[in-house]
Amino acid sequence: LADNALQALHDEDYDRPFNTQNLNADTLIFTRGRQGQSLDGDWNFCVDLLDTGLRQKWFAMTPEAPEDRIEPWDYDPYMGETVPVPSCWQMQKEKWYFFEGSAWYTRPLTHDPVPGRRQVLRIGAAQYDCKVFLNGAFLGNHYGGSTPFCVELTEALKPGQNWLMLCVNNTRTRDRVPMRNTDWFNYGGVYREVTLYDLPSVVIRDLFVRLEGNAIRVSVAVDGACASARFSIPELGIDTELPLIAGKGDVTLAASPELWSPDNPKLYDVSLTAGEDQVQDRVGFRSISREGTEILLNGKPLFLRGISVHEDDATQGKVTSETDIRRRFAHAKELGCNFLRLAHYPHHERAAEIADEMGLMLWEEVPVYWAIDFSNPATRRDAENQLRELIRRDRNRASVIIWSVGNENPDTDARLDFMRGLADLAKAEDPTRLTSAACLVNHAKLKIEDRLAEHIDVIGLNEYYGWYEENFDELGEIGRNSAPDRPVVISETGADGDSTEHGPERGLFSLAYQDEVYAKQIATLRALDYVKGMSPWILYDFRVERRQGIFQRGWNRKGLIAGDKATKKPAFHRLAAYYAERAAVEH
Ligand code: GCB
Repeated sequence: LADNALQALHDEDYDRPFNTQNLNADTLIFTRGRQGQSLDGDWNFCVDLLDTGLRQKWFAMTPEAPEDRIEPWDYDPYMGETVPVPSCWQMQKEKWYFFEGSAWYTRPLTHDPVPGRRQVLRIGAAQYDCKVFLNGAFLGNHYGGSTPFCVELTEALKPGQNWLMLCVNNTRTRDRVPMRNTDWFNYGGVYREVTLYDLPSVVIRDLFVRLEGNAIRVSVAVDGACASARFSIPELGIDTELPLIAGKGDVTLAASPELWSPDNPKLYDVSLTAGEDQVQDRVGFRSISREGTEILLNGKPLFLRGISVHEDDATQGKVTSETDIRRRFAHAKELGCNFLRLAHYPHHERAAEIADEMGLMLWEEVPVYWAIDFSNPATRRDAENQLRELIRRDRNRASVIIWSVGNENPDTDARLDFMRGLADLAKAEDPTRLTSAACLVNHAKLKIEDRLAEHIDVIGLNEYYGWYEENFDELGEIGRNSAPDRPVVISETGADGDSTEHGPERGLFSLAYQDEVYAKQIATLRALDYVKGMSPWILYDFRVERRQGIFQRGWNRKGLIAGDKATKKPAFHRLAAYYAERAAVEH
């Protein structure tokens, strides 16, 4: 081997230059209402378990004719296999089913430069970190598998043919968010849309529109020299000039919009113009607050008739289509829901847009799941960034009422500090919504008790009496022993029910047992005044590596509907009957 090649293979620091987190929330641009060029479709693809590509700098290879090559490269990013984007590699080939590591995506990009225009690439999501290269230059790395990120290509683009290359890595490590152990499948790849935006020199970075008291407040951020922006909501007769100071503008406008609610999901067209740039959105106005143990929507007490959902599909993996979201929401409506918990990570952004239109309320969450590395500052930065990216992406969505900062995390000092920090961050980014986290019961004291509770608005509670906790009577005792000073939402409860021909007739994993657990849960929880909602676990069965038993066979089977997204289990009807009764009382 030549000296430099040898050195590359032995260099264990090979990835250090790429471990930046520079593609973060601050690089996001507002994209609603923009027309971009879709870069979806076939990309060249190669899995790379040992990171040979980073060591050998595959990204620096030029696409000359293979016969002209003077070095024997082990990979040719310009030829060979292709996969569609978006997709998860597990669903493309059986041999990639459990693949964990880096994979390379390459595609050409033709550029016709126009002076003064800027090109920004946006990747909807890539699991888990994604390094971006253009024509051999490293442009940055994004951490976090479920939030969008942007990278400006302007300086690195050349006229004519360019090559865009992504190195996506889904390895589970201790310092990531989530870390090594989760109860959902570790899909890998670029699994949401990739879009290229051609923009003027002044670019609208952010637009946050919300109801504050009896007024509409608008905050904007603009990149580039621009003294003012123009904001309008034609249906409300609003058309106003917004002065910008150092790219930022803020205005509060007296207005009485018709309020958004599940019964009346009213949305208004809004638009913002700055220089030659313009964005549009459709925004609903409503208030969500809490008072004592009540959750109030537009000042009126509310019970959240919910269900938890994952993004998972038997054939598509984590890729979520509009059809899939609409089917999910239609099933939730059939169940009588007014609320969904989008667990355990940010779902596709179309979900909240469609929920806005359909009048469903949402809990959105970041994957601060189980025992992540709470005392590691890098882990914390990652979690904070994912939360910021989620909030900036969805804070114009009336449907989103709760930001959840995590799920089932043990009550340690480090965790308290970490998650309190996240709850404060959520309030700083968006003071108009409630914060929550899915907490655990104190099983020793049989009591709702978590030091995080005083730092969040709604106590989410995961409890599995009748399933992981055998003695069902303890749930009643917990109810009696607890006197929370704020609303509790049962963020999870449930039981597995195998609806296939392998499913037993009776006992654990039978449909009858699952139904019985729901019956008992409903009977107990309905008596607790401070329980202001529930989102049982879960709408559909979902795929997961860690469940390989005789009834689970690679799937968590706590769905009220099977993994085919069609076969309803008896517990579906049980919960639907309860929600119908609750809805009748409320009306
Ligand atoms: C939980 C977790 C969820 C799991 C579920 C289960 O408490 O929050 O991610 O999938 O239990 O089925 O065990």
